[in-house]
Amino acid sequence: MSEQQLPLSDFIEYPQSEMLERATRNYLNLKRRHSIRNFSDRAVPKEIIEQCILAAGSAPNGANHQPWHFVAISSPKIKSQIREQAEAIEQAFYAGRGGEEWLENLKPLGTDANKPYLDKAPWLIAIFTKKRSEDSEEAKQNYYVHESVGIATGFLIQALHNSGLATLTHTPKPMSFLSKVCGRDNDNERPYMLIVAGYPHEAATVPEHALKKKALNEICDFL
Ligand code: IYR
Repeated sequence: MSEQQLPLSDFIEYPQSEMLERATRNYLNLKRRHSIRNFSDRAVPKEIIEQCILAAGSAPNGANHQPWHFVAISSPKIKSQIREQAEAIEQAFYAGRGGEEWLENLKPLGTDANKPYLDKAPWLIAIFTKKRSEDSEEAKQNYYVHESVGIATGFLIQALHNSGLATLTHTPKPMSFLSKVCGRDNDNERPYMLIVAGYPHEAATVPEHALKKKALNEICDFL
């Protein structure tokens, strides 16, 4: 099979005088993203979620095999199944399964086993990793699956934020119940993360702890 190269036609070069301002504005915009746990039940049109998932699907990934699958859930029935099963898992987690150190480290967030947002928020997006990608002839091996799906998840969260929605990354442990609920109980796919998306409730809060971000010199060396 011959490979074909096309010109890079959609790169945009900005004047250097604008680049620092663009980078700073982007940082300040992303700094306004907060995980919240108190969502409004206000509806969000499906078309917005579709565009955000397309953005996620544009993420860089191993061999461009796109080792992900998204299940976007607005069905009240499925959301309440997810809430019920996630809460059962979280009850065991908070009752001790998480282990002393982990539970201690979560205290500043003020979380507990109650997850009302799972059936209140208009959208839950379950993200699955895929070991192999089917194409028309055969199932192809995927590469760097976790890295790829992690980047796509970051794109998705950013897309939702830029569309004007609030999110929560939710990872009940274990998360395997999501496979059945989402109809993806097979050998090839594993649940990776659940993203809750919607408008914040007017009384939504952010834990003070979550606002403490490390300084640049703590997270980066320039050599
Ligand atoms: N999954 C649990 C616990 C939890 C774990 C981490 I790491 C967090 O950053 C927040 C919560 C829950 O959702 O409550």
